[in-house]
Order: sequence, then structure tokens, then C-alpha cells
Amino acid sequence: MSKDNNPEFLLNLLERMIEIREFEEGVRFLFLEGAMPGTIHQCQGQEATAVGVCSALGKEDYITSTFRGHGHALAKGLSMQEMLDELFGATTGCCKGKGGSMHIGNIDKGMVPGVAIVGGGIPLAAGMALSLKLNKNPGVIACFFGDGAVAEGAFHEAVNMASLWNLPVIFVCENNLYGASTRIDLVMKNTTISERAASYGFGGETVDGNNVLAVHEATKQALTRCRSGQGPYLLELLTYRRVGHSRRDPGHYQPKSERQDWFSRDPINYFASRLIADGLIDAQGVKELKDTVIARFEAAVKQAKRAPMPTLADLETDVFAAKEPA
Ligand SMILES: Cc1ncc(C[n+]2csc(CCOP(=O)(O)OP(=O)(O)O)c2C)c(N)n1
Ligand SMILES: [Mg+2]
Repeated sequence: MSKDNNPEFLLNLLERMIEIREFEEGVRFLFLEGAMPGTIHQCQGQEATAVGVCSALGKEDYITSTFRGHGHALAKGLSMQEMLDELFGATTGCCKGKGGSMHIGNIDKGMVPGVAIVGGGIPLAAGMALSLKLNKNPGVIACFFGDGAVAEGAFHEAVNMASLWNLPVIFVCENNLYGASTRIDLVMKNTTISERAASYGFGGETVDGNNVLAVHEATKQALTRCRSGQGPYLLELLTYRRVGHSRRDPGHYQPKSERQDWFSRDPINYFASRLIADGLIDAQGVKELKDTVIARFEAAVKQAKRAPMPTLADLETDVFAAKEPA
């Protein structure tokens, strides 16, 4: 039996997606209660992109992310605890409390802290891929960005160089149809983003980003190409966010019929129904999985609320230059 038909693997995909959904829902309430500083950009509805891509990657591979990085982080193996501690600003957080929601990451787990500048992670990913190639490291970079990043100069500059130098990077565009409140067809004439790759001389395709197995499979094939030195690949994953752009945005610009259409293709319900039809789990089993994840989340919140806060002395650590001894 191949790994991709293995019940344990399939159930793990479902659990990872439920973990992301419940983490995001729990965190939303914590922010609304004012329990955490700053703002948040959440990914409810986009769970299959993060899990589909990251489940295909190996330990030697890295991801870059955006301001909407909670799902990417959980899918790449960061723990709820290190993420919640980070969101609370605690020193036990994955970035010692200095990154917060928009810069979540853990380089030891293969995730560069999120880059909140739209398109900013794309040249970074190309540079990392160049470094891997020069060091003959077998790793590949999966670079997540949104549809809004495709109109940035940084996208065009970086994909051009990545193609020219055959760099091992998968450009993963999560096309959720909106950049903040602006619909994609108001900012680009050709809304099929994967077609951009051809103009730079490399391959790309558009995939159902709400189908975790389709995303996993497409990523696996892109990885094989990258690892064998064939250069970059562009995956456009069609998906939809169920929540506003950030905490203060109720998302009223998303038409009701469009929301209903996408909600009927929710990535978690879709995959759970498939596993139920295949007899791998039943509705009660899905509920139990969800309850277990919620219990884990609540225990982690309890601990995060008691986690140590930085002191004034921490202001001068982890900066680019170490302080000169007096
Ligand atoms: C260079 C730059 N311009 C504007 C912003 C403000 N901004 C933050 S997110 C965002 C929309 C990004 O949309 P998209 O890339 O589609 O990602 P999504 O939010 O849909 O995940 C904007 C305009 C920014 N962070 N960086
Ligand atoms: Mg978008």
C-alpha cells in the first residue's frame, strides 16, 4: 500500500486540518476578548493548502510564509504551545515573543518566520533556494504567498531569477480571490495565476486548493522536479477564506452566493465525508478527533497564560549585532 492510501496517513491529514481550524477559532475568541496584543490574519477555509503542501515535504525542506501563517506553521510541525506562547508575547514562544502572529516560525522545524510585506517572502525563498543549491543540499523551499503578491515587482524579479538559475523552489500561490477587500479581477486581467510561470520559462498548474489530496499530489510531483534539478514550479491553489482579512474585517465584500458556494466545498467537511464514505472513520470519530484537538488547545492556552514575559534586558538580545562588551 502506498503511503498516500495508508489510513494512518489519511487520518493524520484530517487531524492536521482540524487542528488548524480549531486553533484559529480558539485564537479568534482570545483576540476578541483582548487577551492577546496586536492583530491577526486567519486562515479558516484554507486548511487544505497548508496541510496538502507540508505533508509532501520532508524534514530537509523549508517553507516561507506570510502574515497569514498559523496554518502553515501547524502543518510544518510547530506545536500549538510554542505558537500560543508566541501570540501571548511570552519568552517561551517560537520567536521568544518577539514575532507575534505575523512572524510566526521556527527555523529548526523548517519554517522561516513569516514575512508580512506582501510578496516579501518570494525573493527570500529564491535566495534560500540558491543557498541550498550552492551547498548541494537536497532541500527544497515551498514559498507560500497570496494572489495579491503576484502584482508585486518582487514576485516577477524572484521567479525570473529562480527560473534562470533552476532553483529548487515551489512557488505556492494561495489564490483566495481577494487581496484584503479587493477582488482579484479588479487588479489583474489574467486571473489564472499559474499561467505566469510560462512567461518565465518554467512550469505551473492550477489545483483545487480545498482538496487536500490533490494539493499533496501536485506538491509531490513539483518536489520531484525540483529535487532533480529541473528548476522551480508554480502551484496555484484555489481556495477561500471563511473569515475577514484581519481581526477587524467582517468580510462584507464577499457576496453571499459566493460564500455559500465555497462553504459547500469546505476542505475539512469535504475530506471527512470522503474518509467516512471509505469507511476509515465515522461521524462520531470525526467529532472525537475535534474534541481531542480542542482539549489540547485549551490545555495549551492555560499554560500560555502563565508563560514568562520578556524583561527589559530582552530588548537587546536577538538583534542583528551583538552588543559590544564595555
Ligand atoms: C507591500 C505591501 N503592501 C500592502 C500591504 C498591506 N496588506 C497586508 S495583507 C494585504 C492583502 C494581501 O492579499 P493576498 O496577497 O491575496 O493574501 P491574503 O490576505 O489573501 O492571504 C495587504 C494589501 C503589505 N503588508 N505589504
Ligand atoms: Mg488573497
